[in-house]
Amino acid sequence: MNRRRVLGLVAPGLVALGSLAYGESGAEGWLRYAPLSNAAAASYVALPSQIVVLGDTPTDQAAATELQRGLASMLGRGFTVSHELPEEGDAIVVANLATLSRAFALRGDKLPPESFTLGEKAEGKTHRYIILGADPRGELYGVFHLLALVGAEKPLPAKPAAESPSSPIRWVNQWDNLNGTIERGYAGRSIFFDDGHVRSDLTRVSDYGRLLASVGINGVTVNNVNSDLRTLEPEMIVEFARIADQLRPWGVRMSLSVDLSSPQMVGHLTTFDPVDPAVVAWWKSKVDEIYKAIPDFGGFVIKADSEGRLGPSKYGRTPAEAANAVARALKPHGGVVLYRGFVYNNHLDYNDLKADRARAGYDNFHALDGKFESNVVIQVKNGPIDFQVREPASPLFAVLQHTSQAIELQITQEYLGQQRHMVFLVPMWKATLDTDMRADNRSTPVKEIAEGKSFRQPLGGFVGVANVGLDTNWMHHPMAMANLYGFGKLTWNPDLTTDQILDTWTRLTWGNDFTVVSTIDELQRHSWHVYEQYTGNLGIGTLTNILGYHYGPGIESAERNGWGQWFRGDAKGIGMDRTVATGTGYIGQYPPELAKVYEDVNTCPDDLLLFMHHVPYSHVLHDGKTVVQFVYDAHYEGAATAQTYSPRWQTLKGLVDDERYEQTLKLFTYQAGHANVWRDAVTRWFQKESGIPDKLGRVGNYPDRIEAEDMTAEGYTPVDVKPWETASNSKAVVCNQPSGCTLSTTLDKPAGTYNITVQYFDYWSGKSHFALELNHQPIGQWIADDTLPPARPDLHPDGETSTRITFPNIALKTGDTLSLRGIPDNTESAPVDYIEISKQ
Ligand code: GCV
Repeated sequence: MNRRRVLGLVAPGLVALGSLAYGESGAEGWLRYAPLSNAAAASYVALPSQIVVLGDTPTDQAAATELQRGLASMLGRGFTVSHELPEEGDAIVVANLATLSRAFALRGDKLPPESFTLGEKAEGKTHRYIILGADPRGELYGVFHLLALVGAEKPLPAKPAAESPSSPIRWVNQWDNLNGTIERGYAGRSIFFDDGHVRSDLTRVSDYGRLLASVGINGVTVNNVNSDLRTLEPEMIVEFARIADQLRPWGVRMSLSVDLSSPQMVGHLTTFDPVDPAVVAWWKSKVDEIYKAIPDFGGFVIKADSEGRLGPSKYGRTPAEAANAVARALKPHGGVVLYRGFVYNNHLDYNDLKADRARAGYDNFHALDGKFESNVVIQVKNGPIDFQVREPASPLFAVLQHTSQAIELQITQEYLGQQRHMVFLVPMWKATLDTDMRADNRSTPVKEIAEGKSFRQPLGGFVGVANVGLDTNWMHHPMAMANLYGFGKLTWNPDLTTDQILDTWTRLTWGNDFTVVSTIDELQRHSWHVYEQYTGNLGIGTLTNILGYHYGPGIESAERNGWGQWFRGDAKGIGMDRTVATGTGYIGQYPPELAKVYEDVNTCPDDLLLFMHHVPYSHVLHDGKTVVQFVYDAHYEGAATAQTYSPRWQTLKGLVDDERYEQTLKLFTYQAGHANVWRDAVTRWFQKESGIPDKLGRVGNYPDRIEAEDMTAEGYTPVDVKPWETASNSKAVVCNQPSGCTLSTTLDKPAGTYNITVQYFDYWSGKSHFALELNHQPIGQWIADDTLPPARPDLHPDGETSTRITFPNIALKTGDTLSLRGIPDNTESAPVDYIEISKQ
């Protein structure tokens, strides 16, 4: 290699020590770079301590600095960074095809955009470890890849090993509003906006760019798809440019969600008809203005004719006409339009047995296939409804064969426990990605369609609705970060297995200790299935309150309204008949081979049965159980598994840092209680509706419970809870006396040691005080001050605000007096559901 121009030393040697501070607040996510044990660090002793980066773009700099930071921290020795490659002397060389050829007139291997190779090169006594990217972004990805190998204590490739991303679109969407709130965000306020403006301090944005780049994500749409009309105002564009500046070094391009009515509402034209020449000209000049401020701007995401957003239908135009008008303006700059396939009518007629929201994507887009500009990508949600706990793959994937597509996955856990429940989503996403649509009677798995491979489309990829917030640890639940990580890894390579993704995330996030890794992997691995068990079986959808916050149970909220998330449950049967023969015909939207499997109730997989068919509760599943008994058993099994999370987690005390240990324990304890709320609500609803009792006699029969309304009350009054299934016996008690109220009861338990659980309701609007006493001696007191996700505006006792506290190991005997005093606060009336006294 030739000696190249000396650009000077970028950074002095950094001496790393085992004590080097690294965050345990969760802020670093999987980029903690925790020091390895001496034995593990020794296996990387051959890695040279000199890092030479040939380029000097911000991304080259970010790559080199990251490598230095990570290796120094993990290996406990100093690493220097320079731009000079000495003739002799060992070095880690960070380069890309352009810098390599500039420096040495060398042509690197042919590498697709954004790819990299890692490998060793020995020349005489000189030892070099080469990270070669196709471009600066590839180089950065190579650095993160190497750091992840070291962090997970995996061997580094000796021979050049190349890695390429699956597809060009690897974006996250943030549903952040300019006022700083986040639609369906569960981890605090926006990192981008506050009070109608871009935040002055964008440190978290740069940190976010780093996290995203580390898993290969190359784009962020920073504002809500329900876009604020101010988005395209000139002064906002100037503000957005500041965000783009923070993301740029990390190779992450910023994009914006825009409202199609902007030409009229922002540009003051008389119309926003996409084919009107004035509108076409407006988009062109607006886009030119954006690129002046943000030269690497990614493009637009468009939600139109959906949930009240205006769209081309106002002028009798198609989504293709709308998307193309905008896309033509972006094309000369290299920008793209991600037009959402989430176009549907939310005023459907429940009484029309042929009406079906699931049909909408296909019905609205199939005739437009091939009519989109080459820089338009149709962004299709994984399933045809809306991020339910299990849905089949959207039939749209198979029909758009001449149009680029990206699959939209939801990382934020809207219907899936809102980052208060642990739900590892990679297995769910893989279930869709691996679905073979059998388009044209050949293998066309969804992942290959999204990658653009199946139908040879130029663009394509993956979009994840992330909604990270200002919470220090980004997603509130420490375990939820595995979903952001896993999404990124899948966008890079959708063939990675769940275990490969999980295991590396756990090692990087929690350390390499065998017990820690195996315990966390095992907890996360089945968590989607467990959540499905206690919230929505057999493809029925998540039985959450869809008219509220999409969090707790609210079963019939899905029925008899225009939203179309129906499951048509009545005394005789349950499930949507989507067959061609007798139902909505939705199944006919799939390619024939797959349609055949779904159409026949005998071949339809059980886990999608109620999505595709209406059946009696006594219908027998493939495992021999009836539908209704399956529902009972699954809920009891799922909730029982959720009860094991805390004790399993407690085995890690002292093996992980205290801060994240306590955070996680608190959430697991809460999840255990809320899983029971779900279990009881759904099973009681099924028992009442079907009239078929649980064979095991569990449903509606809770011998350890003392209903609050059955206790002796001083001041407390009973209320009916709505929906009825979300409180035990459908009733709670509330206290409307500011000085407080008391419940008491005489116990009839045989002498022994028991757990006492108080099931109560906690709203954000107040901090009620509770005190539990046994024979007038205190057992404990607490304040109902939790901030459950939907509780801010929810001022009712229901399945969203129901929570519990447990006092373990209390010695009791027959005749003891148990009393609970509640003191209300503000509009929170110290509400109580029941007290449960159970054996260990
Ligand atoms: C941003 C669902 C969500 C909405 C979301 C919408 C969408 O309906 O509940 O909050 O709006 O999907 O994806 O556009």
